[in-house]
Amino acid sequence: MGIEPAHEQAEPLCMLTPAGERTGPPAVHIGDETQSLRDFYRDMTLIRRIDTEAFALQRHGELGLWAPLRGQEAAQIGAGCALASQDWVFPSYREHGIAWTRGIGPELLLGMFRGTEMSGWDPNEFRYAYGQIIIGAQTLHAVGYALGLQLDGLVGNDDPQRDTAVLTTFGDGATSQGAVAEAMMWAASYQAPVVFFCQNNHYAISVPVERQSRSPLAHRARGFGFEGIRIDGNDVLACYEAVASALAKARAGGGPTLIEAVTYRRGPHTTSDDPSRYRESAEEEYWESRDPIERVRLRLVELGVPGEFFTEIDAEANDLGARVREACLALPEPDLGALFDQVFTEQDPHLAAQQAEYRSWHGVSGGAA
Ligand SMILES: Cc1ncc(C[n+]2csc(CCOP(=O)(O)OP(=O)(O)O)c2C)c(N)n1
Ligand SMILES: [Mg+2]
Repeated sequence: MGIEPAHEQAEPLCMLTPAGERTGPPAVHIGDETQSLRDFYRDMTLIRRIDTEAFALQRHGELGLWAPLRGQEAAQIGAGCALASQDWVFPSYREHGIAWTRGIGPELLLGMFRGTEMSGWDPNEFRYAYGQIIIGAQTLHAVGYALGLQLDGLVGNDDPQRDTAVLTTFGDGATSQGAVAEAMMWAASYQAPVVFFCQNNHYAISVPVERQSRSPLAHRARGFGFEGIRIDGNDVLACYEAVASALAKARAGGGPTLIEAVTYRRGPHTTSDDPSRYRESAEEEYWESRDPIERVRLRLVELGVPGEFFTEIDAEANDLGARVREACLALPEPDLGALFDQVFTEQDPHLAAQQAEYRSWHGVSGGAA
């Protein structure tokens, strides 16, 4: 195209280098940094194991599809752990790591990908909406919810236990959607308590981010009138600190923030994709050397954490892997007739009639209803 991408011009915030060296500013939101790094290491290792198992289950024909997160563990665990229990999340389909931090285990996570669930879980229970497939739509849902929080008086009361913020997560490709621009416009106009967390994993399926934007995505916030920051998305410390700080600002009434977490999707877009058709293996090797988990391991070793810690986490990951496989195969067949109960809060007579007709048809045809 003849135009140099400007992406690498803005230096992202980094607090833990790929070599495991502590750099950058002090962590102000983390209490005990060593303990937090141990917790992050555990969460990232476990979610990588869930991801690996789910991928294999799809290859064995047990899941219809899987959207792998490999490479994005730091972005997701860092952001998810920064949430307060009262906060809400409106995610996209790849954020299994954030779901994990909200307490959504593999039994719930896999249902939608196995086709045994209508959608997944009760969003109210986890304050975590379903992974949105319509690119960018969740950012509008997030801003709408955030405006509601303001109307309910749940913002800016100087009460960190009660004041609430919303985190919405989306990809680099999603920033080209009108819905995302509209969401940012509304959030800026009303100073909505929302954090826009963009995982720039460098691709929208096969389209590289350089084709989507000529300037760093974080710069986009300036045009709307709020803060945009660029962080190393493979650095769990930077992800945690940036999101914790933006959420605190949002809860206090300081309005929205855009965080661009620069990371890389190591696997295919989904199990239906073959990335070797659109990217070079040298690029994949470069990002492998910037692994989000390895740098935490190196740092923990440097801090004197004993080898047993890592052995125990590996054993826990093995147990979890077995649980994922068992849970997947044990998922119950859905009652498709229940779909009609989930449209409105109170059942509508027309839908009730359709439900009865559907159930009697299934009774005749012998299928599960
Ligand atoms: C409105 C809409 N347009 C197109 C698609 C098809 N689609 C599915 S994923 C995707 C790419 C999204 O890329 P990005 O936002 O970078 O997220 P990533 O998959 O990399 O996490 C597209 C275009 C869709 N799901 N919804
Ligand atoms: Mg992407």
